[in-house]
Order: sequence, then structure tokens, then C-alpha cells
Amino acid sequence: MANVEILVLLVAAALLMPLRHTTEAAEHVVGGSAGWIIPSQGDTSLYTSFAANNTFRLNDILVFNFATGFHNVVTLSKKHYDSCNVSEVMQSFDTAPARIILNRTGEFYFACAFSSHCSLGQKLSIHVTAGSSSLAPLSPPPPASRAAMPLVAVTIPVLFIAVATNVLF
Ligand SMILES: [Cu+2]
Repeated sequence: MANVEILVLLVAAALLMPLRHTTEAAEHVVGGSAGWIIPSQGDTSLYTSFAANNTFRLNDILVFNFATGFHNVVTLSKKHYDSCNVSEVMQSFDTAPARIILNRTGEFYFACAFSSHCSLGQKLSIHVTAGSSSLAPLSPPPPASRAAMPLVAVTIPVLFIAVATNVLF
């Protein structure tokens, strides 16, 4: 009887393992080592490239590192984000590090509500996608690399023939 229970537990654990793996939330540190700052004038694309270089999935976590009291994180509507209207915020996170769970799909708009920080570039918009579809875009490359093989196979004999021809004649 006990053996059956253990077996059931093992099977259940085995079934849950991959599931737990795929639903594991990723943490994204906003701005990397620079953190959540007013971007320097030479680096105004800091947060747009951060957004472009990351894939944000449902239940992932954004980590904003900043000096508490000198910056904060607020969520805005698109309209207020575009115009940097930080007086009408949806949520406000004033203590660092601010850890924000991306609990829905779609667009998120963040900014710092301290005077003029948003218009100086301390703003971030991201797009959150559902599920783990990360493997789908990776599948096309293998056929492409296999297609390259015959080319190599043809090129090498041709090179040999060319060399041989030069030596003999
Ligand atoms: Cu700020």
C-alpha cells in the first residue's frame, strides 16, 4: 500500500517538474548595473534598449534599483507616460529596490515622478507576453545550417581541383 503511495507521489513530482520549470518567473534588473537613474546625455537609449533586449513574460519581475528618496517608480497610462504627466499615477513605489510583478500581459508604462526626471529620460515602457514561446523562434535556424553543409562539401573539392590544376599545368 505504502509503495503505491510513493509511486503516485513520484509520478506526480515527475509530471510537475517540467511545469514548474516553464512557469519559473524571470527577474529583470531595470537598466542593468546602471539601475534606475536619469540617463546621462550620452546614453538616452538606456531604457529603450533595455526594453528591446529583454523578453518580458507574464509573472516575470522587474527590479528597480535606485536611491530611495531621490527617485521612485510610478505606473502611468500610455497618455500620461507619453506626456510625462506624473501627477496622475496608477501605482507608486517609493522604496528601493522596487520589485514589480508583471501580473498581466500587454503594455506597462513606468517613470520616475521626481521633478523633470521623466522628461530627462527616466521612463520605461515594456510589452509583456504570455507563456513561454521562446523556443518557437529558435527552431528555424537548424534547417538553415544543414542547408549550408552541401555548400561546404562542394566548395572543398572545387578548391582542391583548382589547386591541382595550377600545379599540373
Ligand atoms: Cu528620478
